[in-house]
Amino acid sequence: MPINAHPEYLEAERKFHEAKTDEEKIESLEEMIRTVPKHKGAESLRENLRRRYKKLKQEFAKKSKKRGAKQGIKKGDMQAVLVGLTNSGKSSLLKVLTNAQPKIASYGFTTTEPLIGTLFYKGCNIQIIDLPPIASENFDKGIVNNTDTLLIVVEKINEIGSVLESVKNNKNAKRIIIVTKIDQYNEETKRKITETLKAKRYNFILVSAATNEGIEELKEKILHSFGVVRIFTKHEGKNNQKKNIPVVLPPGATLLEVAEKILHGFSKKVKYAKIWGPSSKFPGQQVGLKHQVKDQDIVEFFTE
Ligand SMILES: Nc1nc2c(ncn2[C@@H]2O[C@H](COP(=O)(O)OP(=O)(O)OP(=O)(O)O)[C@@H](O)[C@H]2O)c(=O)[nH]1
Ligand SMILES: [Mg+2]
Repeated sequence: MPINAHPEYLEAERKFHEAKTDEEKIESLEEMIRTVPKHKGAESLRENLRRRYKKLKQEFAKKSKKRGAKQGIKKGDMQAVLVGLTNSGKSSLLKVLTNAQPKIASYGFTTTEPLIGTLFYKGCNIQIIDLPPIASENFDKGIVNNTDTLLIVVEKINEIGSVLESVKNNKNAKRIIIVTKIDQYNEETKRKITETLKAKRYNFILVSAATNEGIEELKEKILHSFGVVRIFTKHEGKNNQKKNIPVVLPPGATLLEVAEKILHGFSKKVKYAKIWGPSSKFPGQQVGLKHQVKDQDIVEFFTE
C-alpha cells in the first residue's frame, strides 16, 4: 500500500467491509478517518473518505426519517398490541380480528414493522397493532410501553414467561394471554393447557386463526379489557330491545356524559331519562342525569 497506512487504519477498513448495518459502517468509517495517514501522499484518500462519510450519513438520515414516519402511529382511544416470538401467529390474528392484510409466512421474522388494523366490535373501533417479533431489531418498545392492552401471543405455554418479561416495563396495560394454533391440539391437550393457565390465574384464551375457534370470545375479552361501558339509545317508536350503535364511555360514567356525547352541547335541555338494563331497578325506570350507567344500558332522554 503506497500510502503506508497504520495497522489501526487497516483494521478499521476491514471492519468497514464487514459491516452489516449502517451504524456499523458509519462507526468504522469514522475510525478510518481518525487513523488515516496525515501525510500529503494520502490527501486524495482522506478526501475520498470524507465524501463517503457524508453520503452515508445523508442516506442514513433519510432512512431513519422514513422509519420514523411509519412508526408514527397515532394511538386510538382503545388500543391493543400483539406481542410474541416469531412465528407464534400474531399476524394471522391481526388478519382474523381486523380489516388489515398482513403478510403471513412460515419462515421467521416475517413482520418487519408495526401494522395497524381496526377491530369493529359492538359499535366500537378498537385499534390493534401487529408488531415485529420480540427478538427483531424493529420490536417497538415505545408502542408496547404506551398501550392499553397487551395481547401476549404464544403457540406453546412455555413461551409465556419470556414474552411477559419483554413487556414488563408497561405496568398499567391489561394482559391477555392468547394460546393460538389450538387446531393442532386434541381436546385432552387443550384441557391440560386450560388447567395450567387457570392455576396461574392468567387472563387467557385458547384460539385458532385457522378455524376461528375462540375468536369471538377473544374480541369480547379485548373490549372488556378497556373497562368501557356501552350505552345504547332507545329507538324512537320501536321496542327497546332493538339496539343501535352504542356510545362508549369510561367506567363510572353518568347519564350526563352520555347525553353530552349524543346531544353535543344540548344536554342542558334534558330534564330526565328513562333507563333499561343493568343499572335500572326495573325496565323504564325514570332517573336524573347524575345516574351512573352500566355496560349495556339502554337509555331514552326527555326534554320536558
Ligand atoms: N395451524 C395453524 N397455523 C397457524 C395459525 N396461525 C398462524 N399459523 C401459521 O403459523 C405461521 C406463522 O404465522 P404468522 O401469523 O406469520 O406469525 P407471526 O407471529 O406474525 O410471525 P412474525 O411476523 O415472524 O413474528 C404461518 O405459517 C401461519 O400459517 C393457526 O391458528 N393454526
Ligand atoms: Mg407477523
